[in-house]
Parts: sequence; structure tokens; C-alpha cells
Amino acid sequence: MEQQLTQLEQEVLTKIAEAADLKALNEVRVAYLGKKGPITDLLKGMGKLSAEERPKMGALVNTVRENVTAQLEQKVALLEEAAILAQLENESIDVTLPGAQVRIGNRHPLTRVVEEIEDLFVGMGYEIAEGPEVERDYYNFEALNLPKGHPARDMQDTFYITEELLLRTHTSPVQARTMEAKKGEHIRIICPGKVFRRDADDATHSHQFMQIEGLVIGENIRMSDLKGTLDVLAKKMFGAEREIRLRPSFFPFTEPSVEVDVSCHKCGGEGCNVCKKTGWIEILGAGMVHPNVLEMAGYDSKKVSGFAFGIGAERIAMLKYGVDDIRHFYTNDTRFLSQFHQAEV
Ligand code: FA5
Repeated sequence: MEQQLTQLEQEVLTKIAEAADLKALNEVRVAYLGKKGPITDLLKGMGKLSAEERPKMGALVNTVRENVTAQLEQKVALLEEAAILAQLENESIDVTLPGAQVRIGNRHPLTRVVEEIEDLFVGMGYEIAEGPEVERDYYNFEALNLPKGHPARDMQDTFYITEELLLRTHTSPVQARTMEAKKGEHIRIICPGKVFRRDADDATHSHQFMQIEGLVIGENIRMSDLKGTLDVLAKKMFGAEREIRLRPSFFPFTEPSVEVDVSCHKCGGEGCNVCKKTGWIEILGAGMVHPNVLEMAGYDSKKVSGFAFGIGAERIAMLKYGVDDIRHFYTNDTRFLSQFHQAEV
């Protein structure tokens, strides 16, 4: 029996040495040390031995089992280490290889225009205001002197959510909201934001676009203040040599109302394809806040006056960067957007 045991030990140790991976090693463990393995069988057969032989053989079987177990564990450790080394080898990187190019984004041209205008006005003491894009009919129209059924509403048809709730057609409702909130205090705000109209998309129109509203309310605010402010804006956005021109216009919420043109930055006023040979380019609508609008918001129109303007942000960006189609701003074409990268860095 002793000889049988020694033979068995040799056999297992060879199998352990030969096992090439953890799976094979486990199979050896199950085959030799398992409940149905030969070592267990030997232990079971001990009953047939004499009383003197039994402890001797018992000790021997245990020694063999311990030795086999120790060898197995050692081999498991070896195989695990080899597996880790192989994995490290596979995953090793050559740090001297050139890295993958990381593409750095840049601000959208509209964001740049908006931020530039915000900076300019904040520097002149204006605060930045915000208003909801889903707006009440009251603020978008009625509080701006555009009662229900007013014909001027046709110029700004929009997307209605309910009869009283709509996507705002301009940033002017923020005028009404701010006046209402400030309860008679003086105001100097600039308000950029998205607006929506039921306009057919073409090279110069989009159903969604951006406006930047300006509003100043105080004592003795005059048309000349508006003109001076817009002159600063034109020079900042298009160059120090730019002039502005005010043309009479109509908005129900301002009186008098004007359209503001800037002298063409391409031809300097001579007339070219950009200014359609007129020497001037229209950039915004503006005017003195209508007394009805002041009164509706709780201001005394005999004591205070104000001016307001609404700039089309895309219009400014198109002129400033020579973009010929407004849709470029909204199609997310990186070939278009990446052109603004150079100017950014
Ligand atoms: C207004 O929206 C007035 N709220 C502006 C205003 C504010 C006047 C304060 C007086 C006082 P208007 O509809 O003209 O005005 O639009 C202003 C600017 O928005 C236009 O000059 C134009 O640049 C831009 N705009 C208008 N419709 C579109 C459109 N569909 N797509 C792109 N830009 C547009």
C-alpha cells in the first residue's frame, strides 16, 4: 500500500507539473483529491489494515495529501502570475508613440456675438436679464401695446401651445416682465435669447433665431441717448469708422420707432453686393418706449421715459463673419463651425 501511495504521489506531481493552465490544474485537483479520487479511496481502505499499520499509513496518506495540496497551490500561484504577466505584455503601451489628436472645440459664432455684445453693455452698466421662451400672450403682445386682433400681430405669427401660451416671437416681452418686476425703478438691461416665428426658412430667415433686447428706463432718457448707444454698438461690432443711420419705422411698443442701419463695412458706404449697392445695412429695430407700455407696467410716463432696441444676433454674425446663409448656424456642420476656431485662439 505504501508503494501504491508513493506511485500515486509521483503521478499527481507529474500531472501538476504538466498542467498548462488553471483549468487543467483544477481538473487534476478534482481527479486526485476529490471525493471520488484515489487518495480518498486509500483512506477508505484503511479499515482493512491492522491496528499497528493503520496510524502509520494514516500519517503517510496525510503527508502525501499535504504535499500534493502544497504543490497544487504553488502551481496555481505560478500560473496566475504568468497570466498577469501575459496580460501586462498585451496591454503595454509605447509611450513614445504620437498620441491621438484631440480636437478642441470652439465657441459657436452666435455665442461669440452674444457674449461680445453682453460684455460691451455690461461695461456700460447694464444688467443681463432673462425671460421664458414659452411665453404668455400677455407679455409677448398685450403688454407691448399689441391687443388681441391688432393687425401688427400678423408680422410675428408664432407657434401656439394654447391660446394664451406661445413660443415668444421676440425678446421684447422681457421689457414688460422687467418693468413689472422693478415696480417703477430705473432700468438698464440687455437680454439675449432664442425667439421663434412661423417664418419660412431661407438664406436670411429662420423659424428659430436669436435676439438681443436692450431697455433703458429713467428720467430724461432721450432719442439722442439711444442713438449714441447704438453708435457705440456699431463701432464695437464692425469697426471704429462705422456710422449709423436711423430711419423712421413702426413698432406698436415704441414711439417714435426706427430701423437702424450701419454703414457697410465692406465698401465703406460706396455700395457693393453686401449692402445691395445702398452703402447701408439694416441691423436692428428700436425706438422710445411707448407711454402705453410704461403705464401698463406701472410706470408714470410723465415722469420717466426710455428707449429699447432689438438686435437680430444672426444678422450681426452674418455681417461680421461674411456668412451668406443663416442656416449654417443651425446645421451643426463642423466644417463651417471649425472656421471660427482660428479667430478664437
Ligand atoms: C422686433 O422683433 C422688435 N421686437 C425689435 C424692437 C425691440 C423694436 C425694441 C423696438 C424696440 P423685428 O421683427 O424687426 O423687430 O426683428 C428684429 C430683428 O430680428 C430683425 O432686424 C432681424 O435681424 C431679426 N429677425 C426677424 N425675423 C427673423 C427671422 N425669421 N430669422 C432671422 N432673423 C430675424
